[in-house]
Amino acid sequence: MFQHVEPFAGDPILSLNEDFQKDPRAGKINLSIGIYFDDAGRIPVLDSVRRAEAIVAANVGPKPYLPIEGAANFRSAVQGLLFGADHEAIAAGRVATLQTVGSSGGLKVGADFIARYFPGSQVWVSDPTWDNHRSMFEGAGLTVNTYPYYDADTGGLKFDAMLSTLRGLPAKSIVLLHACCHNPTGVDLTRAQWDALIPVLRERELIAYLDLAYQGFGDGIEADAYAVRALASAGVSFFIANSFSKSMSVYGERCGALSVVCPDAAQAVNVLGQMKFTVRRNYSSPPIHGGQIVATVLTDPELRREWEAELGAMRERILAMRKKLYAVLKAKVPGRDFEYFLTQRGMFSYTGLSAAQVDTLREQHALYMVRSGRICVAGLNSSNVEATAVAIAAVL
Ligand code: KET
Repeated sequence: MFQHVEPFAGDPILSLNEDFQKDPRAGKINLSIGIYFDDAGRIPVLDSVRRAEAIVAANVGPKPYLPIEGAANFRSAVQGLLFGADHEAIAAGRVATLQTVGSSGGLKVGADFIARYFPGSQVWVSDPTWDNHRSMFEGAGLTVNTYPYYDADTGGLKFDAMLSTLRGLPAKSIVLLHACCHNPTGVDLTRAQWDALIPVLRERELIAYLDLAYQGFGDGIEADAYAVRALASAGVSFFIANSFSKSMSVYGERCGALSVVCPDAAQAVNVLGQMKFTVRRNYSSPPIHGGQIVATVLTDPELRREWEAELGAMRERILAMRKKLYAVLKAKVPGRDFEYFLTQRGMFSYTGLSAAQVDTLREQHALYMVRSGRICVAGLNSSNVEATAVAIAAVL
């Protein structure tokens, strides 16, 4: 019956992380998956999250199905976090927000919606992007293309080439953009570049689809929402999927949301309605527990302050690791420019290492990174950063 089912080749990120868990070597280092580890190499349980979970547990009640679109307190807290509580788009009721199963769930619900309502549109993602973007949109039946993004020569952004490609796209093309902390390169648009991009999106009638999985890991919670707020203020319609996996360290709770900013409230009602239809046909409604933890952290003023401080500390630790890796590599490999470790933002850096060098690092040094040469800087700590630099220097 199933002879025609071919073996699964594995996922470039998740399978690598599984291989790491199985590796028996002492001193192995995991810079593969986009997870924040603390300086002891553990996934932290944030105090704000622990306390919120205690509040949720103390108030445990019946567990009916949530509405298809998720819990009302979660959805409005997400809107406040993304747009700022007083944003005109929220006041006007023109943002349709759903609680989703991780931001991955949100990305896919939005992709299904696009396939249905914009069947002639193709999707454009940055070159490179998170591998799963392509899979998700192709999985929804859409054609996925790339626009120029990363400049391997400078370790920066090919902004002019990016803009000129986008200028040439047909109206209603979908443009996937990382709102901050680009995965895998760590190279972001500056505010001035967002300000130059937004009129192009508007004039060419392109549909931006933002992915905000690392809010707070770049320059701060508010600063990292710059693109979201600037787009909403510019009056363009767009999609945004956001995640709490990393910012609250609640990966397995699968907490995320999808918001669609619409021209007016009447369109937002219909968009939300059709999104609900999409959800109903897929998983019916989201789970209760994780969303209530997130909503409690976001809405309880004391927990909110605590969370912001904890997120700030995660961001600072990543920056310290960037500086340390830079310093050790600079000393070990003189004459080579590692400046990019300092300028790239968020969890990831793109090392420029080849797939063959990455394989050598894994096989001979038990150092795991994605074969594109991406490292998760948040996997570095004071005990492994030196060994990481030594291993990288050995294959250069
Ligand atoms: N968007 C981006 C850009 C992203 O890096 C991830 C996860 C997600 C969405 C998914 O997040 P969630 O809300 O948990 O569904 N990235 C890391 C893990 C993974 O591949 O799933 C990673 O790149 O390693």
